[in-house]
Amino acid sequence: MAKKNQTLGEFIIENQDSFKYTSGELSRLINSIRLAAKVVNHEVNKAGLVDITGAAGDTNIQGEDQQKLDVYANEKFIQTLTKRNIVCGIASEEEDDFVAINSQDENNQNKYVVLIDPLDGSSNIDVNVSVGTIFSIYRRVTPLGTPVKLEDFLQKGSKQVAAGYVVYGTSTMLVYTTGYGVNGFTLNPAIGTFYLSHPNMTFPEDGNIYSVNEGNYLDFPLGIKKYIKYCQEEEDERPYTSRYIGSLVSDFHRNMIKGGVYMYPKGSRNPNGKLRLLYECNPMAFIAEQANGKSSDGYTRTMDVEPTELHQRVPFICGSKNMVNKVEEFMQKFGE
Ligand code: AHM
Ligand code: MG
Repeated sequence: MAKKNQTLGEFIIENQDSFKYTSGELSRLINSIRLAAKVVNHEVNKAGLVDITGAAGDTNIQGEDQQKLDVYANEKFIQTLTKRNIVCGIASEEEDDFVAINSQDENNQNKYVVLIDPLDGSSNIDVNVSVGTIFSIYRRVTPLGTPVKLEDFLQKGSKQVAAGYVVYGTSTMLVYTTGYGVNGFTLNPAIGTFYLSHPNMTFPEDGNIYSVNEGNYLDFPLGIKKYIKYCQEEEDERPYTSRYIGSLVSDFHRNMIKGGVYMYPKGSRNPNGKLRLLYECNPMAFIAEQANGKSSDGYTRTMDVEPTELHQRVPFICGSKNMVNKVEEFMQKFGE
């Protein structure tokens, strides 16, 4: 039972038995993500100081530094997950191919693979706007003690055993699910401890926020264009309000708390949308569904999409159930 103010460490131990598989490895895995998140949080918070304190090769803080934090976060998560001996493979937005971890060793009993976007929305760092980490966890499908294979990563979202995100915002929060609802933990930076601040998070069924990059409007499918106009009409509870941070984790987090829909549809510049199925959309879709929300590509449930490649992109419509249903209705009616 989620108790407010419980620490994340206590929560993980207390809820270990409710996980689908109770060997304790999944708990250790979440624990290592918690640790890496704290390290990355520390670095992200220092981002604005790099120019002043003169950290490594920082002649141009603009594009350059942002690149470095992406790479830093990637290294920290991979290092932390590798050291703990829990996972047999990691796929990351920052790596072209997946990373195998001692998986050819026949004594290696690590059964989990992790897919991660170590620092999503990182172009926001230069301007002191929230960024996030997104993670997704599966059991491998190939036998233990054999080399991990692409098929271990190309699993449908519905097979996820856990997923979550960290938002490095005005407060840093870790939000995750193991398939038994969604809980959010806020970091007390003074003592480096995450506390349960948002037990049993749920999307309101309905909302009045739509989040989409309207700069791409002309490029959108007709169904999305019509939906946006519907949001702007003066009728019933409308017009809705538009909020778009350009940082998926933050936009999602706000919509989950307040009620809203996030959309990254396809367009001629992004023929399959922009966001990545395996480490951006699926984990968010799992959290959304666990929080009474919904996620689809406009027609098909996100977690039912059959993955064909590691860095695959899909259109992404995610948020309050009734709002996603409405977008689907428009897509069905007006299509592309
Ligand atoms: P990234 O993985 O390169 O950071 O891109 C993902 C980000 C999301 O966080 C955000 O929702 C989206 O890209 C914003 O894209 P755009 O600037 O095209 O609106
Ligand atoms: Mg990303």
